[in-house]
Amino acid sequence: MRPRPSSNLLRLKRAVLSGLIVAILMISTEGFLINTGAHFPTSIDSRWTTSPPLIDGNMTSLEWSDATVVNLTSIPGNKLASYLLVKNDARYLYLCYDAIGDDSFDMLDTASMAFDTDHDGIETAGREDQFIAGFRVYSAHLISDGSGNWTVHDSPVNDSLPNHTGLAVAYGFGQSDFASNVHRIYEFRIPLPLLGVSPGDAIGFLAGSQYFAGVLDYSDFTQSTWPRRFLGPQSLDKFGTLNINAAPDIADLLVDPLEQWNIGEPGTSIDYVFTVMNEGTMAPDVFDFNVSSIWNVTLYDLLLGTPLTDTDSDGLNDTGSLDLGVGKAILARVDIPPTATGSTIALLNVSSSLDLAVHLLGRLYTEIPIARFTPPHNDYGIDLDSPPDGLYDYLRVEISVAVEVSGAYSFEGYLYDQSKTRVIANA
Ligand SMILES: [Ca+2]
Ligand SMILES: [Ca+2]
Ligand SMILES: [Ca+2]
Ligand SMILES: [Ca+2]
Repeated sequence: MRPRPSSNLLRLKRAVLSGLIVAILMISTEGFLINTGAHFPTSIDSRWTTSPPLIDGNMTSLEWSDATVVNLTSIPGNKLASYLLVKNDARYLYLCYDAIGDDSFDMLDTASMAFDTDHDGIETAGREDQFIAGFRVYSAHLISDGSGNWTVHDSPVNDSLPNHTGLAVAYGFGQSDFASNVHRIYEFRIPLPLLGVSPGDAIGFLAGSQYFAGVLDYSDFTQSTWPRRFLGPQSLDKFGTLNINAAPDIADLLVDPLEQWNIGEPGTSIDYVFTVMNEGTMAPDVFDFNVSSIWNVTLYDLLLGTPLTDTDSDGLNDTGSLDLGVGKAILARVDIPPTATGSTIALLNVSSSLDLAVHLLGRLYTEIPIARFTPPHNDYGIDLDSPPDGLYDYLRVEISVAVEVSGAYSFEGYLYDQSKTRVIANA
């Protein structure tokens, strides 16, 4: 149960009185527009964003460029040139009024909005949220009492209340993406839990509130609203629809590890193991391998021990269909030719069949050692005494080494006792 409104209500009521006076003035100056019709079939799709705006009353370049743009000026009767920008992520709904036509700094410039929670046209006590910014140094969150009255729930908006975490309102005066003149900008960040919605849901929306238009320039009382031009309080059936978009379905993959390195002798094979996982949100996906390597590479299903095949007949061997979030362990066997020298990089381009633009490039670095022992080796004792006393003074060890690159090489040797735990000598 939300706490009852406080003395802010009284202050707001006083404010409302002057607001109503303003409304009356507007009626006389702009003419009365008729509100008819049971509902408005108009809707706004709030775009999914991965770059949340900073709620500071300023619009930095491209801060709102990924938002849905509603040109309020195009609605017949709206007099204040303005845009409504809307976007959301999994936690918040972000809204901005870019009031490009309000270039007068008035303390009573105001923006507001209202939501029909549950999108049901029904006023539920304690629900049906409204938000107001401006009107001197003011911000407020109002709720319905269930019988046509709106009461202040928190003012200034209080993000420490339940479900209010992150609630923020800010307004300022500056330039924007839409106009270089200095003008009013209002920014709102509303937690989705406060509105009772999740991505993919719809909610009733009105650019306006019980007391104010969506955006109002107090200097000449011009204003704009949505879904159409209106004056005064609106019943919930006059609201439009705001669709809270979910994250778009995408194809994605993970290759882990993406790069590996190993050393092997000529004529042998090196096995690399990695996992390919369907990280997308769209659908089961087949991930194809396009292998580029001088040395032969064969791909196996690690668990089955069988070579990968081309399950979707596109000419490339693949993982087979992987469900969302499911991975497959792959073994890549790199054959080092008997005459091989140096090293090679096998490139494995792993691509989604749902979206060919989605791919990762795996790299397997394989090299043969630049110097290696080539048995057999010899060792024997040397007796320096003359005549020989039968006891060796030195142990000579002869080793065979093959090198890939000409140059000086150093060797280090240790002589252990029979238990192989104690070093007797080294060289
Ligand atoms: Ca901002
Ligand atoms: Ca103004
Ligand atoms: Ca409702
Ligand atoms: Ca294939």
